[in-house]
Amino acid sequence: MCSVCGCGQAEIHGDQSHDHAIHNHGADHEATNTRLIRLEQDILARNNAFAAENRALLEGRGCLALNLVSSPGSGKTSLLIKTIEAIGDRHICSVIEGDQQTSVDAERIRATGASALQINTGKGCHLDGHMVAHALETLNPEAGAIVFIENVGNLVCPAPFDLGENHKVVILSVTEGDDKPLKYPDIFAASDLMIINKSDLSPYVDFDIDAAIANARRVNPKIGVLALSARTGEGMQAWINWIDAARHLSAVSNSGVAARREC
Ligand SMILES: Nc1nc2c(ncn2[C@@H]2O[C@H](COP(=O)(O)OP(=O)(O)O)[C@@H](O)[C@H]2O)c(=O)[nH]1
Ligand SMILES: [Mg+2]
Repeated sequence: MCSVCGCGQAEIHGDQSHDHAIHNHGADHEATNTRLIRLEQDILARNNAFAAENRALLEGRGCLALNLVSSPGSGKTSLLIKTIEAIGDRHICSVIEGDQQTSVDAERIRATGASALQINTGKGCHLDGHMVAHALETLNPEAGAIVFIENVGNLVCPAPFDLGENHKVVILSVTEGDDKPLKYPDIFAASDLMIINKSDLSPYVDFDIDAAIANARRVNPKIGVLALSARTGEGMQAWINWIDAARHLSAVSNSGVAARREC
């Protein structure tokens, strides 16, 4: 395979048959890139149509939807369990769980008493609007519910996919390194809040919280930041307060939408 672009041609050093000028590499690249961009645009346009329907359904019921994105193992499910316990009213929490395989996380959530639905994406590396539309149909969240969406563990692919959520929340744990907002900027740019989890492990790792915040704000100057530990509960109250404020804001904007619809 060609090490320049992976185009599949045998790479023989000094072989003129693979001279980049001779096999018109520039034009090949341009055509391939154009096809890729069109395919990506089609996929995102289709996704956005489902996302818009999801958003309309959620707004109509006065629900708040949060899309939690992180690397595998940063603590999304643990945080959700502690969040549901802290909120207290299990009936207002509905959880959509995304993983490539198993329903382990949905079972962990159901053990709290909240309703949860597992989506297995197989080879897929993110949830999309269509999958969430089906999940909402089945979960049927009640009026005023908080719908948590735990995306597939991945800091890259979920970034461009709108699911109809009110906010994307990116979670970074202190064991992952404070440079991640610079290395995976898209998800930090798309998120309204960065949660720094596993603060209880801070004394044992060289994670520089100020650097992590500065890096995230280089990518997204408006991103909110909360540091907490899903294990010890330290910092959890600020997260619960953030959810309350987001519910309040979405209720205000939902009533504005309803009023506009009535006009
Ligand atoms: N020390 C510590 N461990 C945590 C914390 N949150 C999650 N974990 C652990 O991190 C691992 C992965 O957590 P999980 O919630 O499954 O992560 P997910 O893959 O993002 O859903 C588990 O062993 C959790 O017990 C935390 O705040 N502190
Ligand atoms: Mg999980």
